[in-house]
Amino acid sequence: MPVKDYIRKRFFPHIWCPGCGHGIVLGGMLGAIEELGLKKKDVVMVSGIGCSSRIVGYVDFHTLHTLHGRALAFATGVKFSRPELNVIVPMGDGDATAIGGNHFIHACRRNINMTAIVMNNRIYGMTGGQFSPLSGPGIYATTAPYSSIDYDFDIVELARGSGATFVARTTVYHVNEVKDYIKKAIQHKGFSVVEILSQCPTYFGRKNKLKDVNEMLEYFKNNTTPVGSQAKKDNPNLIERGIFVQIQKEEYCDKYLNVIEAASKEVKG
Ligand SMILES: Cc1ncc(C[n+]2csc(CCOP(=O)(O)OP(=O)(O)O)c2C)c(N)n1
Ligand code: SF4
Repeated sequence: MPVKDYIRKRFFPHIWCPGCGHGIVLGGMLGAIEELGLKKKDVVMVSGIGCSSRIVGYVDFHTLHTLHGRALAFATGVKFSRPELNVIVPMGDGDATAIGGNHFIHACRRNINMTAIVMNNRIYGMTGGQFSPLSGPGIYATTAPYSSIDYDFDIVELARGSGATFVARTTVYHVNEVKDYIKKAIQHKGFSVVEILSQCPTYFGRKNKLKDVNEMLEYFKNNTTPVGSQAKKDNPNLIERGIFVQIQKEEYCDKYLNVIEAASKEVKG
């Protein structure tokens, strides 16, 4: 099915600011779904609240636009009741790691078969530019006018340490990787996490003296490198892109079937 048929045209024009990176993630996501040949009825997209979470309004799958930070909890319920569906959860960095941080680590720990996409623009876009757990020290935000003193999470390490069985990272500059990693994440049986560095020119850019969108994309180009590259050894400040974790571990819905079987036997006697 061509990508355009996955779009819910009646909800356009979209709410995103000119130059926002979130649209590139939407494009990559739909490209991945198209290449996998998934039918609309076989995909469920669940989000919380945020500019990133608004993505579910624009796609013609089964969609749930739920509460800020709670997307993974709703998605777990959907997957549990209909394990045959492909469940995809796009989240902002605030949504996934601040209010939703607890849901995030426990979803990783359970290894339930769904795909979490963390659209990391290092700021709360929708609510006016507050700093997030991924902003990092030295970043200016409406709630950090003298710059943030908080250390940031590393999503890859957080997901790996919490038990996710597929973890990848890229940026919206690397559009082919966006599509490719989302595709591999959907194909993976288990909890998959794809972190995508995205730009918010309106708040992050303006507050941090990044003049325009091109400059923000140049940052992604010049400050990232493939995982394990010589460039990283030469310059430890570079951010690595690639697939960091890809392992097989028994999946949660499958394990739960064993519990149902054991309980049914006991009831039948
Ligand atoms: C329970 C609750 N708390 C707070 C909010 C307000 N709120 C909405 S979106 C948001 C943060 C959005 O930032 P992020 O998740 O990083 O996504 P972005 O907008 O940057 O894409 C907040 C705090 C809310 N809607 N519900
Ligand atoms: S405020 Fe930022 S994240 Fe939200 S739509 Fe605008 S550029 Fe994108």
